Amino acid sequence: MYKKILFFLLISQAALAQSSLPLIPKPIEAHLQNGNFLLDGNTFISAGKDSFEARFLKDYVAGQYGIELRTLTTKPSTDQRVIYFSIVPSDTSNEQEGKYRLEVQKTRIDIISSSATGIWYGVQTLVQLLPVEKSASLPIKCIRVSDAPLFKWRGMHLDVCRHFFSVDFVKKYIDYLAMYKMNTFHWHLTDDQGWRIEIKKYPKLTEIGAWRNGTMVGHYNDQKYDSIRYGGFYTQEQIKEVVAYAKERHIAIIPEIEMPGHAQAALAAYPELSCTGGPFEVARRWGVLDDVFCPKEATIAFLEDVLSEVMPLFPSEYIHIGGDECPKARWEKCPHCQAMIAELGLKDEHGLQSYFITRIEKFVNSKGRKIIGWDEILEGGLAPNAAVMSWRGTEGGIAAAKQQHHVVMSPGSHCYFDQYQADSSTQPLAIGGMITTEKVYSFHPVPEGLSASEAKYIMGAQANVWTEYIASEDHVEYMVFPRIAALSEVLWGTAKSEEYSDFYQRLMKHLKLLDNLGVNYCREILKH
Ligand code: TNX
Repeated sequence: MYKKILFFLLISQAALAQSSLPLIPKPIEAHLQNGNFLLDGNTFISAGKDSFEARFLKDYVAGQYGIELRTLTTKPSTDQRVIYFSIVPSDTSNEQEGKYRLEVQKTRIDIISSSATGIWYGVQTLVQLLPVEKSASLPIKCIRVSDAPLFKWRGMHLDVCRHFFSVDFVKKYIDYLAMYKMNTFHWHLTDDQGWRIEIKKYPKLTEIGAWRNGTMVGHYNDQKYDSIRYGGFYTQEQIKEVVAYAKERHIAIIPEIEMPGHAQAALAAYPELSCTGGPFEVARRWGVLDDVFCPKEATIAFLEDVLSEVMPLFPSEYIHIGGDECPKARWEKCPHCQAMIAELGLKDEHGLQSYFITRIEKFVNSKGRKIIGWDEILEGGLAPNAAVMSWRGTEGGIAAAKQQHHVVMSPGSHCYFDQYQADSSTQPLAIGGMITTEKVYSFHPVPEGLSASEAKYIMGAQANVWTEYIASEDHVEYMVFPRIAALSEVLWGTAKSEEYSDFYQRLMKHLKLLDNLGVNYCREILKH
């Protein structure tokens, strides 16, 4: 009996220790110890030369607390307090990327990993352990953390076409991903309402395609417009700057160039790539539009040229080629498309879409990259090496994994951060639906019904931030926070939906950090 009570006490203390720490995503293992490390102007940092991770920590501590960490150049004396970063060989040949240990003791902090990525995650954990109260001397509780991510694709998407966001904001967005140990930013760069990336060979894509002569006002159902010219784009130099910025923060950027649908901005610039020849305007209305790329040779050559400029800018494993929501109305009436279907012996227009994506895939593969596309690319047959992003539920992802194709889960049921996050009567206008933070937290990227070997094809998940109804940077933050915190824990692999209250307690503390950083999060969460 006595033993039982003692056991119970120990367990509940351990649980208490975890939830009293404001760590998000929750580490796999964290054990509080006695005592504190004192971080102040006499604290040293010892890391490899040119360690970005060390510079980041120094800048963070200086920016938030006005404390200047000192660089350790000689052997420390016994009474010096030092933060050590150590890159050590991994224990196993197939160690998870990003595994790290963080040990805070009274006179030293160690962050140990076999990779700079692991050191980076250790730094992010350490940052969350700093007290939120600003002071020139910061006590950090002694702790031992041993941690590693579960999923390989831990992502967030941002649509910069429906509304455009500055380079500075995109960097801030990347900072937010980094804070939650995410590693993938899906940058949705082209759509009907705007083409946002400079392509040197086709200057009209941004001269014409980046600007529209009006935007929907209110909800789509109201069918109202303004007539204000709206637009913007990123130069290739700016793109390089953002990609480098993300890389330092251990985040890969996956560019999305939409095809064959969502192409009206491109067609406004180059109408000869359509079935009808146009003319077209850069779309002012949201939704799914009938004028799409005609899959003729000239279009394929154009897209190969575009991708030839895009791929060197983004050194990512995957290039996103869209593939979603491509109505077949024009193809059905287009003599050229019909002749292609007959000549190639295809079944129908879906077969033509599949042929088109496969052609693009061959080209992308020939440059050593892989394609990923929205789940419609399953229709008419999946291109041989394509990965699938499952957005219309998880069914597309399940089908793809069963066919041994890689999958990123992003179902509208849990991952659409353009939907309301609380009762719509309390919220700014959004597209519809409702996905609360708790709902996000309950998401399981690996659906039931997959065998263990099929489940391996699920690379992870991401949330999508479509911006039809999100016109300002503040509003993006509002839609993203705090749902991103819940998603990060799902992707790190430590979320258990039955332990939402533990997450909630940590989130309440974590909100103070968001306050310090000036993040415009949705405060509805405080009412629960
Ligand atoms: C569907 S998700 C789209 C987007 C819209 C979004 C609005 C997907 C692949 N396509 O074009 O912005 O719905 O939620």
